[in-house]
Amino acid sequence: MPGIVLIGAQWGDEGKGKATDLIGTKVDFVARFNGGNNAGHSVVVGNESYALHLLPSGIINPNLTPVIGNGVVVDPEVLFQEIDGLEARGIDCSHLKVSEAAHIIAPYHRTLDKVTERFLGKHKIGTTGRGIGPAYADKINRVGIRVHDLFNAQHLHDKVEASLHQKNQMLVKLYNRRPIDVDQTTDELLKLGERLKPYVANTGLILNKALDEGKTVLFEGAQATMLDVDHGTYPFVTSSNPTAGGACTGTGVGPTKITRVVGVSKAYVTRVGEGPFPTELFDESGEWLRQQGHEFGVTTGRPRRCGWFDAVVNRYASQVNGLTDIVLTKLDVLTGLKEIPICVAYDVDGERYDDMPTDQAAFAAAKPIYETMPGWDEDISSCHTFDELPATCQAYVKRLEEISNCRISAIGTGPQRDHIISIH
Ligand code: 2SA
Ligand code: GDP
Ligand code: MG
Repeated sequence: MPGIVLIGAQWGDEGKGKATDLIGTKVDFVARFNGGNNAGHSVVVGNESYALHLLPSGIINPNLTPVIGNGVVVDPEVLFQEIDGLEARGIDCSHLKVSEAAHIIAPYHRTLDKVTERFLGKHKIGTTGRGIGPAYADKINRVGIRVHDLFNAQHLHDKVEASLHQKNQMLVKLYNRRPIDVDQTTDELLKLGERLKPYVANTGLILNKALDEGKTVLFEGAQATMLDVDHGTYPFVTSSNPTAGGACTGTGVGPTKITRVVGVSKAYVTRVGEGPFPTELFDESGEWLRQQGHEFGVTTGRPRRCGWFDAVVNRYASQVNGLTDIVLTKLDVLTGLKEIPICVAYDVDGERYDDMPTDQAAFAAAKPIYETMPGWDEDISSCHTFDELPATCQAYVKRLEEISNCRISAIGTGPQRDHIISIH
């Protein structure tokens, strides 16, 4: 019963889509467990490039069953757009399974996300504006709409009424906006439910049965460790649990069924949205990384903030997720640098921190302590074994492994599916 969890070890966009797709060739099910269409995974297969947001990356592989678990927030309109887009390109999505317990992102969640960000002003989070936070807030406040609510008109009407009661008072009194119409919202959701119905299933039961029968399930994380609502740089986080524990709560599978936890890390670091980022580069090196690595948001197109590899973050990710191994991506992007700095610890007001500060004020004040490794000039995209990599490149990888407290099991050497070195 191999259950493999794959998560982002930094602030997202580590190349989880590619890593999932790589491991996905050997698995039977790929299940999303957190987040929604705030995620953006790019997968390149041959000359084709796919940008996926809500669907599990494994959907590209016809031999496995893609699952959207109960921990995901589902915007049905986005889901259908994504399915239509893939089917127009010849990718069959009919075998997709969507949890009946997943929460729905309704149009009013999107409105609230944008309005809230505007009102936060300089305190804004820099969300993707997809309604993620408001949908999870409703879930925790017990006024959320779940997938199975879409199949009973009266029941749905009651739920929408309960959900909108407080929001409408707030919209009218606080934000001077028009109230949202309960009947119209119910009708819209009922229509979306009709199209969603064929995909809806008891996904917890399906996944548990599959694991009991010895099938392999890959639990695909969206966003990343440092964006986790509990373990990330709160409040500059997303509203779900992208860490490994989220795979269990977000699918209904127990932790004893997880046999491997893979962390995906870039050979440098990026972040989108607001919030502290100790190794962020504000000079031409940051712009160089952004251009070399094509670091622009897959969902919003926003330029990503770029910085050097941060070993404190990676050690923390190893700890929080119980990582068994790391897939190191985008090593090729560093080709051409004379020297490569690595952040090994932080300096906070004269005190050295080897571990992640728990106090966010300390983290915001953290200055990176760097050590520097020599770079390489050779194109590494055609290397298929570790030994083929230039000696300085091998030394860089070995040092990252050492200071991350975790084994590196694969290295990304380019955007294509076969630009990967597996290390046994
Ligand atoms: P939200 O929309 O409520 O989840 O935003 C809260 C914070 O979480 C960050 N976040 C992300 N960070 C990196 N990548 C994400 N996905 C897209 C991508 C992002 C994009 O793959 O490029 O296209 O801009 C993602 N989704 C959420 C977000 O920036 C906030 O800091
Ligand atoms: P995700 O959100 O973690 O799935 O990552 P994104 O898809 O948002 O961003 C990662 C980007 O890096 C994508 O455009 C991938 O095609 C690309 N990528 C992944 N691995 C590699 C690699 O090893 N080298 C290079 N150059 N690009 C990669
Ligand atoms: Mg992404």
